[in-house]
Amino acid sequence: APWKPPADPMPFPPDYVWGTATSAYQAEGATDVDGRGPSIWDTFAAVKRNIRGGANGEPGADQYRRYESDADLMSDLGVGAYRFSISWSRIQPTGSGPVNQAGVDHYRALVEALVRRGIRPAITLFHWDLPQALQDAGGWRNRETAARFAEYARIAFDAFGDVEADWFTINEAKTHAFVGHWFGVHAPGLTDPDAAAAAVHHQLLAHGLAVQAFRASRAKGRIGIALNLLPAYPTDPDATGGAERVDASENRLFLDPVLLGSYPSDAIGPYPGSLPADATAFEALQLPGDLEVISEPCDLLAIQYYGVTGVDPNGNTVEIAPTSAATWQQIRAEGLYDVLTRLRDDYPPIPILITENGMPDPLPAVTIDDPYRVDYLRTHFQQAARAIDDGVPLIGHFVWSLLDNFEWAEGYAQRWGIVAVDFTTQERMPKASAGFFSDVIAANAVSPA
Ligand code: GBH
Repeated sequence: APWKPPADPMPFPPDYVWGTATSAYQAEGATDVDGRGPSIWDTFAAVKRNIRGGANGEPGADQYRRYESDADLMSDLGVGAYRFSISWSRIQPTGSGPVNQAGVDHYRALVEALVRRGIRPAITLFHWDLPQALQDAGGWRNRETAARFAEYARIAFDAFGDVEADWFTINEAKTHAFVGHWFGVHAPGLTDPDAAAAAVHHQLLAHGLAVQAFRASRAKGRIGIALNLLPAYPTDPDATGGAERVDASENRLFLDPVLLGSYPSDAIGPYPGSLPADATAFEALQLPGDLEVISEPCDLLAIQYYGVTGVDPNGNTVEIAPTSAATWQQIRAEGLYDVLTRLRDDYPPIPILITENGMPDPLPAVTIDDPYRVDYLRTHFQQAARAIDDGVPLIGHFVWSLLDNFEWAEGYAQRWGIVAVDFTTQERMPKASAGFFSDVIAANAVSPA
């Protein structure tokens, strides 16, 4: 029977973190200012057919110039933390070498604007916008990119480490590897499963090296990796192999190396539901010591949850829950509870932060009236509270997204914000869900309806 919320509001722990999230290429605009170098998303979006409507990051939500008023907006909502990402090519325009001070100054100003308002910075180092010069040298197929990333991370820890913050090394290594290197739908637009497998290992290596650099620095705060997890439910309880393969490639391929120090044996190879890359070649990428680096202990695990999938016995994903305007998103709030309790049961204990969770408006829509999003957030907050009651060390919850923004290959057609953006005037307008979120934060509790 489906779970029912109790009649009384479900409280959250007193120090629970409520946040909103964006990422650099999606929200900043200002792609050609202050010495920023090109990233793979500039290159990818320059090919009009890659993005719905031929859109790109310009002018976008223009947060590069509007961060001060966006911080006010968050302050009005009562948000306690803001998760943004640093654009690597603003800090190092070619991905290595000297620091571009104007880029550092920008993020310093953003961080100060947050801190002044009591908003904790939650900083992602890499949200898919690799400097183009590094892509030209092979990108994440090339092991060297992990070393370059560790250098860039060191620069960021030195520049902002005096501030109490949460740090995330890599955003959704899976999406960047699979959608960018295997499906060809995101930058760099490759369609090569072996490149995807290399991008998995080298991003995870980059993560581990950055955690080591964090420990060696004097940076304050906590560090972890942001993994998007997808519960995979078998459609036939007597034939679960397909769902296990999908679980291996979607979840365990990332959780196991980071939290257990080993790769699962069933995520890569010619099995239905697996990443169809050469497993022997994948193993050859793993040099002695790599898994120790990758499993360098973190302070927290960041997870991003959007929905679920069904899997048939052949490893094909099938629809088992209602989808949103993002057809990949099958909405089922209980899946969040399942993910959280699974982490509790299958992995060593570690504080968990939900760093993304949300849904888009239906198409075609520019609206501030979003009852479906209120419902989505309420039911997911309820499942989070339920998981906490059941012993999951969940410490906070970020909504994706603060703002309507550049939704990658979907351009500006899919609006994920709790605050609407007019993409002609860049004017902000809070949606009903922003008011709802604000009430939840104020009460630090979620009601049944
Ligand atoms: C997150 O990814 C991202 O971190 C964020 O930047 C993004 O804006 C947000 O979610 C909303 O999408 O190519 O058709 O197979 C969410 C997880 C997993 C969603 C991969 C798209 C593949 C789509 N993503 N998925 S498809």
